[in-house]
Amino acid sequence: MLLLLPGPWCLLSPLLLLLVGAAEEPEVSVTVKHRPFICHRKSKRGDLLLVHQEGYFQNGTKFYSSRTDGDKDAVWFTLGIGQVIRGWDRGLLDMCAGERRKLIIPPELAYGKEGTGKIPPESTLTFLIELLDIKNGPRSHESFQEMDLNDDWRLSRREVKEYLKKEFERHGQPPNDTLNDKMVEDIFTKEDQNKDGFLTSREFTYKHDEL
Ligand SMILES: [Ca+2]
Ligand SMILES: [Ca+2]
Repeated sequence: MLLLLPGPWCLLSPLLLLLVGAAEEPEVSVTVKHRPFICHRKSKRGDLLLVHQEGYFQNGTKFYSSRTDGDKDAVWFTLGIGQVIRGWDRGLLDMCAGERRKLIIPPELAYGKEGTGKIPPESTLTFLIELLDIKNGPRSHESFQEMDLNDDWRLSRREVKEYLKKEFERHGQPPNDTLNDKMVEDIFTKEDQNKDGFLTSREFTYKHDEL
C-alpha cells in the first residue's frame, strides 16, 4: 500500500507509524536507586528473583510492604512469564542482586481498569524494589535451549532424559536409568498438553503453578 502513496509520504509514513506506536505504548519508569559494586549476573526472563517490595499510590500512601506486612519475608517469583504485573516483568530486567530500583507503573501495566483488592481502578503505582537474590529458573529459556539438542524448538523424551542424566552427573549422583525414565514420563504427563510426544517452549516455559 505504501508504494502507491505519492512522493515523500513513501518515506514519512513508516516513521509516523513508529512515532504513533511509541506514543501509545505505556512504559515503566525505572530509576536505579542503588547499584552494587560487584554484579555477577543480571536478571533476565525466566530467572527466579527474591525481592523485598514497597508499594505506593500516587498520593504517596504506602499500600504494601513485604518487610512489615504478611509474613514479613521477601518473595520469590519468576521474571518475565506473567506471574507478576507486567510493569515488574519489564522493569526488573538487567538487575543485579543487591540493586534497588524505583518503578513507576501506569495502570495498563499494573492492575488496569478493574484494580484489585486495595488497588482502585486506573491506579498508577510506585514500587521500591530491592533485589536480594537471582537464581536460574527451573523453566528458563536457557535450560530449554540447552535441552533441545537438535535445535528443532521442541523437546523429545530422549532429549529430556539426556538432560536429566547430565543433571544427575553434575550433582555427583549415580546414574539411575529407571528413575530417569519415570521422571521423563511424569514430565510428559504433566507438560505435554497436546499429547504429541514433544514439549514446545510454550508447554515447557509458561507455568505458574509449580514454583
Ligand atoms: Ca529437539
Ligand atoms: Ca506437545
